Amino acid sequence: MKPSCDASSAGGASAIPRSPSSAAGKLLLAPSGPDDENLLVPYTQDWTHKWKAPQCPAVLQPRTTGQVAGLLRHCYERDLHVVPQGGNTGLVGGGIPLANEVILSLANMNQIISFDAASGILVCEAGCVLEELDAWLRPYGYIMPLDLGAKGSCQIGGNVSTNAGGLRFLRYGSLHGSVLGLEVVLADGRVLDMLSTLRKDNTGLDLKQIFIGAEGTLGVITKVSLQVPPAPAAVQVALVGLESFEKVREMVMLSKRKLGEILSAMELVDAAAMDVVVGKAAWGLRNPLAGGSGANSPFPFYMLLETSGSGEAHDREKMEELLETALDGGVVGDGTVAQDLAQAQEIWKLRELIPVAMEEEGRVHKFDVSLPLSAFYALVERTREALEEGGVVMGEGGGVRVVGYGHLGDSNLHLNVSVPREAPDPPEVSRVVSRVLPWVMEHKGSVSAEHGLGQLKKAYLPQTKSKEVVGVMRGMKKMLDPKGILNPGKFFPDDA
Ligand code: FAD
Ligand code: 2HG
Ligand code: ZN
Repeated sequence: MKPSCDASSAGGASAIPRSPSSAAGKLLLAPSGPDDENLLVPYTQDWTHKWKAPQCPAVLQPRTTGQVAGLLRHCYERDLHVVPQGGNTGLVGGGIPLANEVILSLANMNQIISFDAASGILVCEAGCVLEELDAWLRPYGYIMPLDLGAKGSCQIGGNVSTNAGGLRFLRYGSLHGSVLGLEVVLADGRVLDMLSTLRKDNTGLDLKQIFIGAEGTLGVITKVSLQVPPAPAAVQVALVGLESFEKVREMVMLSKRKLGEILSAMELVDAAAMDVVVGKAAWGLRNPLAGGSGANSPFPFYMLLETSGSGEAHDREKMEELLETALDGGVVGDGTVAQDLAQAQEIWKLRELIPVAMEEEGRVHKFDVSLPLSAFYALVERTREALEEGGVVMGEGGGVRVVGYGHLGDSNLHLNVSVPREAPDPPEVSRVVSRVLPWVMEHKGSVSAEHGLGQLKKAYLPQTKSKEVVGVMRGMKKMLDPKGILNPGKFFPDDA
């Protein structure tokens, strides 16, 4: 059974990375002449063009677990290094080779194995694309428990390997909870069958958990068993404008209190981020709180609120009551509730397309951090001020742009700093961006809330975890992959 795909979703802009499909179906991709030169490009460099394999002899595209096991055994015996790859949408360079590793793509392992419509338990191969799984489940009255802007390309195996968070983490929680079982092939080709379909199973260690978020360093995930939630019967989406971050914090508390268990997303978009998205004239997006058209944002902050519940009238009433209370109490300056699906999707696009819009602005320094709400937006303000004080040219038209947005309900901020693509960073920009993560650590945040460590942040592992903890992690790597053939040079710092 192959999942059928009806990929019409909020994030459907063509600029969002899509799976490389032209070469799908072949077991081995290896350039054999000048005509094949571009064959490997969708695999050897990432969507942001930040990570590029200096060399890659081949992309392996197995169709079965047996083939994955055979390929890994072969590589293990010959000390060949391997990079597992899903949809290649990762943002920390985890899926791109560093030297001459071969890529092991899961793209051809995209079959649904079973689905129990009574319990909502789905078992599928690791290469299933997230959006296709979601579309496949909807006729049965279920959805995937995670959603992210890269859904049209990222694969469930990649999602599990990065422990992806996304837009509805607030409601459905971490993959550490939704994943019931995994099938994993170890570096030497041994297959670990941990593909449980049970919600409760306290027999022995819950070994699958160590592969969730291991970024392809401990084994290759070939199958996934998941508890998926019922599709909500009623979804409400609202956008509110706020005058200060203090008001944003008040609105977080009010929304939680008023919406309770039906709250399913609470996202932040600052004015600079709103302007970048609305400023992409070709996309035809409009800030519904801006009155007329144009790129100027009347509020410094916006919050997207979503409820997912079972009673349309009841949920709508709750959302409208929240907005009324927030407006009357001066917490929000303005607000709108989407009247239909099309309007809801338009509001979601304003949020989901921010990374895509920023990519068009230039080369982007991305920071994906967790911070207590008390320090949350101070990081963006501080970054902007430091750049301005350093005399850096800011704003549209070739300047440096600083935007803040993210999963407010999970205290997960995305700070993006775009610089003109053609030139190297001015020294002042380098200085300011190098201070961001140390500041996050000083404020007891996490330097990687949801994107992982990959190449980009591996140096931070010993700075954020104790020597003993990193030692145990290294010990696990050594035990499962003694020759270090899986995803070398990622996740673990070179010198620890
Ligand atoms: P890849 O990029 O191919 O690989 C990621 C890592 O997992 C690599 O280390 C790779 O080696 C490993 N890996 C992949 N598949 C396997 C496997 N089967 N077995 C073992 N290891 C494997 N992330 C979020 O958390 N939240 C978001 O909201 C979010 N939004 C995004 C929006 C956009 C526009 C983009 C471009 C990215 C976004 N991301 C987000 C980041 C990215 O989409 C996620 O990290 C995603 O889970 C990666 O899945 P993938 O299949 O593309 O994996
Ligand atoms: C999102 O939430 C993603 O949109 C991407 O995690 C964030 O590009 C980024 O910085
Ligand atoms: Zn995110």
